[in-house]
Amino acid sequence: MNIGIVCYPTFGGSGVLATELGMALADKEHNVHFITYRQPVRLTGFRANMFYHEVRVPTYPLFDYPPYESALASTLVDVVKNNKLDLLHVHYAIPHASSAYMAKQILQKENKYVPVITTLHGTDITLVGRDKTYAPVVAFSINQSDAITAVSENLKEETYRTFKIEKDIEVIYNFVDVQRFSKKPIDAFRKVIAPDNERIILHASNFRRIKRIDDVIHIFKKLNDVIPSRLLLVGDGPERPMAEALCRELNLCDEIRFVGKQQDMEEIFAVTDLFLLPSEYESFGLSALEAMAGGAPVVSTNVGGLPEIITPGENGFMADIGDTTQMAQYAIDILKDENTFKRFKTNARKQAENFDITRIVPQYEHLYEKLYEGFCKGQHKENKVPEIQK
Ligand code: GMT
Repeated sequence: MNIGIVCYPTFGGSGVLATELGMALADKEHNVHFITYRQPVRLTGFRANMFYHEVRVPTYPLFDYPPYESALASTLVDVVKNNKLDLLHVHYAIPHASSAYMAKQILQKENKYVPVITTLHGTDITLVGRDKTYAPVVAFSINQSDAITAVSENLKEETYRTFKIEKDIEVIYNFVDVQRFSKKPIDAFRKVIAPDNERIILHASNFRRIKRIDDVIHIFKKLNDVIPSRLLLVGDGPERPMAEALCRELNLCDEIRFVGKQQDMEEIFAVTDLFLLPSEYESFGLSALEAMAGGAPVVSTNVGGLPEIITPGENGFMADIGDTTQMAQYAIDILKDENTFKRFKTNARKQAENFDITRIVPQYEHLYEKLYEGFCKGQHKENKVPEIQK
């Protein structure tokens, strides 16, 4: 099929997932067209059947806010027409679902029908999307999508709770390429980070308030008081100055490294002993899944979709938001002896296999086929949206 993918090209989970999906689909002989305002960060490697179209947003002195949504809609019209796209798959509702709706309307006037799939990722519903500035447009454009997917059962429920959605939302979990993430650790790399064989603890995020980076540091301090450890903080964002100040205040500058945004996460996960994710909310927690694929158990909060991937006492533990003492104790419980630690590692990898790329990508393909067939049969003309099979 000829598939158009729209996403944020940044390090955020939705962009990462969309890019990994596009590359996997291209590897399965589909023609994949990424339509984004910058080359997605995870988009690597040449594939003859993979294309990238940049959304240009020209500025003009009149514009305090250049109209990205219109630029994206116009680019979608152009790319669909000139590349005969069979469908558009947009990731993160704002503003991608409304741009896709607009593009679809324009194309329909020219008798070109293009089904739109919207994948909801989390904050597009639970944080930004529910703000009344955006809510009516978000609800409308989600309802106008021909298929809606959510990355966890929790996000599906949150969406129904937040908006009046008149359609079925299908849960298609996020995925990870377990084989790619099961790397052998590079000893020299480990030695640089943890010269005295300390435990390596990792947190990776966009350093936004919702991630509770201060809790990461407090958990680490309590753990490090018992088991000598090093903390790697991957990513960047608005909470970084606060996090740096807290490290200085707690006298932990030698134990904590801020390594910024990183491309080759599989190398980092390979040397990770434990992943911390004490967020206020996670619709899924893709970074936790990637860490598990690398063999790292996870200690997190018991929020959102995290209970759908973490099994307490087997591949990690979960505690209430802000309970840094409990989370530190859980980290100690996992790392305290070699046998327990090995068992958690093995189970973490096993759990990641349940979300392996080979299991999840066919679910998207199946959805595409159903939708495409429905459109070919002209069901859209009767305003009858093809039913999505569970
Ligand atoms: O919160 C982030 O890290 C960014 C955000 C995004 O949209 O890029 O992530 C959301 O989507 C990810 C991929 O589906 C999920 O794994 C994250 O849990 C989700 N973040 C939140 O719900 C806060």
